[in-house]
Amino acid sequence: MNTQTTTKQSQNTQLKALIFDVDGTLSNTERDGHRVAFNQAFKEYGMDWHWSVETYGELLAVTGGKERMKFYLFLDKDKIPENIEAKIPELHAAKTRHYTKLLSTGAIPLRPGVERLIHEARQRGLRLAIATTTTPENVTALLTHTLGADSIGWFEVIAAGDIVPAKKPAPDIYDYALTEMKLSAAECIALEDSENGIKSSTGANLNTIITINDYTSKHNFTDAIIVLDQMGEPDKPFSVIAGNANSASYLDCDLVEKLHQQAITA
Ligand code: XBP
Ligand code: MG
Repeated sequence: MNTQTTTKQSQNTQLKALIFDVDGTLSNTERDGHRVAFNQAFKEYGMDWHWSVETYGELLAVTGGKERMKFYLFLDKDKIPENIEAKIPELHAAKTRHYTKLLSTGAIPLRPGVERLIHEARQRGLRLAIATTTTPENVTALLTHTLGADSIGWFEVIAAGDIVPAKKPAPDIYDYALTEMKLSAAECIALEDSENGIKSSTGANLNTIITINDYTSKHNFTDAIIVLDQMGEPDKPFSVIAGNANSASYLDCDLVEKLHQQAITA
C-alpha cells in the first residue's frame, strides 16, 4: 500500500463525530419523565389511562410518543374513549408541555459521565450530533436544564422526532444526521441504550457504544462494539457487560477512539 492510499484511508476512517441518542443514553428520562408526563396528559384530558412503570416498559417497544399511544389503543380496544385517535396529536402536545415543564424543574439529571464526555469531545474538536425519536422541544429542554442553553449550539445537528417519517428502529434518523454533517458512518460513533436504537444506528452502518439502563438491560446488543452499564466517571467506574474496555474504568475520548479504530480495522 503506498503512502497516498494509507493517508486517504486514515482520513476516511478517523473518528470525527459522536452521535448521541437522547432518552436512556444522555439521561434516564423514560420512567420518571416521559411516563409521568403521559399520565399527567391523560389526567388533564379526563381519561382513566395510567401507565405503570411495568406497562411503560412494554410500551417502549414502540418508539415515538404518538406511535406509543396508538400502540396502546391497539393492545386493548376496550380502553378506547370516543374519538381518541383523532385527539392523539393534541394529547401528545399536552404530554410535551408536561414533560418540558418537568425538565425545567431540574428533576431529570444527565447520566454519569455524559457531561464530562461531551466537554472532552469538544476540547478535542470532535463534532457532536443528536439522533433521537423524541420531540425536538424535549431535546432542547433537556440540554438547557442540564448543560445550559448554550449547549444547544454545541450539537451541529439535532435530528429529532418527526423530521424523518420512519422512527427507530429504522436507520433514517442516523442517515439524516450523517447526511447533514456530510460524514460517512466510518467517521462517527453512535451512543445508544436500546435495541431499537442499535438497530437504527447499525442500520446506518455506525459502530455503536451501548450504555444500558433498567428498561434495556435484557435487550440484544450483539452488534455493539462495547456494552457498559454506564459511561462512568474517574471515581465511579463502569461495569463492562460485553466487549473489551482495554483496562479503562470510564468512557473517555481515548477509549472511544480506541474502540472506533478496533472496530474499523476488524
Ligand atoms: C425515545 C422514545 C421517545 C420518547 C417519547 O427515543 O422512544 O418516543 O419515549 O418522546 P430515543 P415523544 O431513545 O431515540 O431518544 O413523546 O416526544 O415522542
Ligand atoms: Mg434511547
